[in-house]
Amino acid sequence: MATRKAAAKPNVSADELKQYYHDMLLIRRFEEKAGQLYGMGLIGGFCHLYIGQEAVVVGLEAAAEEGDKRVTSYRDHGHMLACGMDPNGVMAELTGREGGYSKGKGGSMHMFSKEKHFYGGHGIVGAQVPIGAGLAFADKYLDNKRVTFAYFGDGAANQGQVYETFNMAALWKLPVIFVIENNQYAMGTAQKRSTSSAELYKRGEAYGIPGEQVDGMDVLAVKAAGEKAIAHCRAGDGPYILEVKTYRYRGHSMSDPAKYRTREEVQNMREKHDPIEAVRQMLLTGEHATEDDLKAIDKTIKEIVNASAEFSKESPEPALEELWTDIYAEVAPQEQDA
Ligand SMILES: Cc1ncc(C[n+]2csc(CCOP(=O)(O)OP(=O)(O)O)c2C)c(N)n1
Ligand SMILES: [Mg+2]
Repeated sequence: MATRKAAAKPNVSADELKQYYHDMLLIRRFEEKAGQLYGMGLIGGFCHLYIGQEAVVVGLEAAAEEGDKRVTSYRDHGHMLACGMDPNGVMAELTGREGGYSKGKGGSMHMFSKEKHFYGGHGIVGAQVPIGAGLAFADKYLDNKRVTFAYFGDGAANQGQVYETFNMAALWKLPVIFVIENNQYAMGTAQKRSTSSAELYKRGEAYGIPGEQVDGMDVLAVKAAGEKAIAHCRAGDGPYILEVKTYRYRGHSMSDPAKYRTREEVQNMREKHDPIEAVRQMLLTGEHATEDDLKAIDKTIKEIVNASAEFSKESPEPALEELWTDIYAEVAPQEQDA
């Protein structure tokens, strides 16, 4: 049932291709800027960058529709930008400022947007997986044909709660896509050192959940696989697993010296498999864009990212009284709806 064969690649227009280039580059430049601000001491605590994995979220968001939901781990800035959250609000949250999505009180791992159906940002490895199934349960109950993307890593894929969730999601035919972002490492542990069965897309076989392995450095392959998975979920056929093979170029977090892998390994991925460079080449060789067109996109992105850093520096720190707010819900959701 599980398949390694990728879905057929979709035909995309030049404009769509340019959009994917734009969206992936925005994530990369944003993350580079976040890395700089961290180095300057403007971002504190943990900060996990998404550089190298951009095609995963951009490909899946290209397949998603308005109203679909997403939930992920701590490596979450790319997911936020890809679903349309405001770079100013994300950067200001990273720097702990009032203008941030959680008013500066959540930081890198704890941001949410009801408007964009982004449900976090979770620091506990794997905790977002049952939450994703819960979101899908609500959609099934409301019969609204929405789909939830529950993203997690190759390390998280070995957790018990993932399999409890698979069981329930399959039993109740929940419209949830389990997206395993297999970047081949869980902190400093290579997948082959920690995982007995490396083919993660087959992990749902015992529950009858179909799975597929996808090249996560190829945005079009990710989009095609996403469309297939979404069609399956929207048709009411239950959950789907996508194992997306990807790679993170930076350390696990900003404090990781990454001594567990060679410089050559990283260099090889950057030079031969970079997802942004691949789309850049497609645009140029297909004559869909000129060097100047791409330079204009690069310039726009630089402006957006610089503006987000400026916004973050200018936004004040949260007032002391904010320590006492947003701890408990003021009104229970049932009462709110009544
Ligand atoms: C329950 C729990 N155990 C351990 C940790 C510490 N920890 C944080 S990230 C991580 C590795 C997870 O790796 P993976 O799922 O592959 O995601 P990636 O970081 O590669 O995106 C670990 C062990 C944690 N946050 N939560
Ligand atoms: Mg990993």
